[in-house]
Amino acid sequence: MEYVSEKMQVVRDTAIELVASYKGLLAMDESTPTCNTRFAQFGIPETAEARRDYRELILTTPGLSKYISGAILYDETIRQQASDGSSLIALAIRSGIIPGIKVDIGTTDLAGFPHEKITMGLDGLRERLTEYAGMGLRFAKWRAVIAVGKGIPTETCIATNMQILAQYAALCQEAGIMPIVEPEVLMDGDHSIMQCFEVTEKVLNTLFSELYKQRIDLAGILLKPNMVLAGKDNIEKNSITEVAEATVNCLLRCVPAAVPGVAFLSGGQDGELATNHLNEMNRLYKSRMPWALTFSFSRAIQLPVLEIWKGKKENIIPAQQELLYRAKGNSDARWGDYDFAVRPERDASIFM
Ligand code: 5MM
Repeated sequence: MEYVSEKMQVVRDTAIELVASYKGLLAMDESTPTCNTRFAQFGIPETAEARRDYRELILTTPGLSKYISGAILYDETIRQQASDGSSLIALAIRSGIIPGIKVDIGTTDLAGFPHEKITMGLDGLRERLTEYAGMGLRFAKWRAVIAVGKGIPTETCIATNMQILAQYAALCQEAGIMPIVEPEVLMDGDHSIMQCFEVTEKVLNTLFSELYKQRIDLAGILLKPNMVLAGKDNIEKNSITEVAEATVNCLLRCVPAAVPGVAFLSGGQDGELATNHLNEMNRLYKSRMPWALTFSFSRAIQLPVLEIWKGKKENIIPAQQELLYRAKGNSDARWGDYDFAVRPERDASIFM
């Protein structure tokens, strides 16, 4: 029989809870510069107070926990207080949403490898994780970015980033925090869907080999990958079914059955399209996949919400209604039941 320590059991339970039926994750871990860029698009003041108000709007949306199991927060957010004086972490917990935290500190150029990046944040991570666990954060996330272009990604870029992801995962499991591993093959460029498939396959195979070498308990992680898509500048148009088939086939080749769940990033896709892709994957393959297939979107859920909110108090309720609508749509897609045609009117009934 397999021996699982009490701490590791907690980590495994968190992973299972996060991919529970009908639920997915909300990535609301934008760093301050990214959040400010998004705010600027809609004329929202780029202040700590506005970022706090926005994140409070999200976490106080009535009924959100029906569709959202966990929220990935940012270091600034976990130290902020809501208007009633409680911490935003407490607000999430009260709403039935498991709070998690982005622990990487962004990317920098990979020395000697033009146009490639490496993710930073391992220094002092053990101590930070101890602090985060003490604050009630139950899971973490680390994103590695892999660009596709002429001559890239290189073996070195993939290997280095995947080794770092595995070291991060080991530190998280040691701390009793469930690691989400996010190797993102970027959509930037004019590469084909086939190139994205090949790169994603190489990245995932390298990742799981590194996780094995680092003695990671695969039952205590979640994978947050990109979907397999042509680059943004490629004129080739792939159908929703082609994307679904390419993505699930790629995952089936690389992701061990011990992993409880795969929660996609949206990567800059239109929100509706990302939902349709997830829906099609579950519609076609749900009986053939060993892991839960769900979402961990940021832009695909949040952009329409920000556009409605615009930083104004009087827009809070319609913005929350949009958030709930986007969350419900993705929850339906989790089972292949999403139907864009039946969008309800925005009224109070969605809050029931
Ligand atoms: C919210 O975006 C996260 C990264 O933010 P920074 O670049 O500001 O650090 C990102 O990790 C996010 O969680 C995932 O990429 C998913 O977001 P999308 O928008 O791709 O669904």
